[in-house]
This record gives sequence, structure tokens and C-alpha cells, in this order.
Amino acid sequence: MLNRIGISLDEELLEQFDELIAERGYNNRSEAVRDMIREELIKKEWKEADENAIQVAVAVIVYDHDSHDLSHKLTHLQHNAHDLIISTTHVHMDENNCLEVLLLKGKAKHISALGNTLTSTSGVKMGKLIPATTGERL
Ligand code: NI
Repeated sequence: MLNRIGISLDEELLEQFDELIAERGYNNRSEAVRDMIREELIKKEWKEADENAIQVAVAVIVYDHDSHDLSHKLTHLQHNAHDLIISTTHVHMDENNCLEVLLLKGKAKHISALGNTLTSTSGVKMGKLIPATTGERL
């Protein structure tokens, strides 16, 4: 069941909001507000999640495969966490750089630990763990 709510905003904030959601391709304010609320709920879900709760996340890393033993090291880390990794995509960006996307599902504490290890590995140029949701609680 859908409920209607009213929100009071000053003109300037509303203009900025409309501009923002237009840039993001929203056709109406309601869907944009719903998505923003869901995003906050996902953050809350992660923050408050029992460390043993099953969560999903996406890890992105960019690295130079020629950098020392990095490629081998990252593969080794991933093999050790094979039960957490649903899938990986590896794209050779150019002669040296690799972009990898890992879809993770498992206990929140294990996902966070793997995310931290991957992103903090020396030589990883960019690393980010993006908390997602199974969608069950939204
Ligand atoms: Ni590559």
C-alpha cells in the first residue's frame, strides 16, 4: 500500500533537488525520494547488521598487474575467500591496468574484512567496497 506524505522545502533546496534528480534521470520526485530513503536504509542495515548477518556487496579494484607480485597476491586473497565471492569480472583496461569487480555475499564481518584487505593492498590504485542489499528488508 502506498502512503502519501507532504514535505516542506525552501525554494532553493527544492530547485537543487529537482536539478539533481533531473541529472540522475528521475521522472518524478517520489521515486527519487524513495531511492534516497532506501540508500540510507542500506547504510543503516550495514551499520546495525549483526556481524554474522548475510549481506551482499560489490568490491571494485584497479591495479597495475605488473606491479611486483600484486596480481598474484590479489588472486591468492580471492582464492582464500572463494566462499564469499559470487563472481568476478576482470577487464584489462590497457597494457598495464586491470579493473576488477567482485560480487560478494556472506557474513557482514567477512565481507568487510575482505573489502578492507583488497582495497588496502599496496599497489591497488583504487579500491572501494560498495555495500549493497539482498533487498529482503527494503
Ligand atoms: Ni588485466
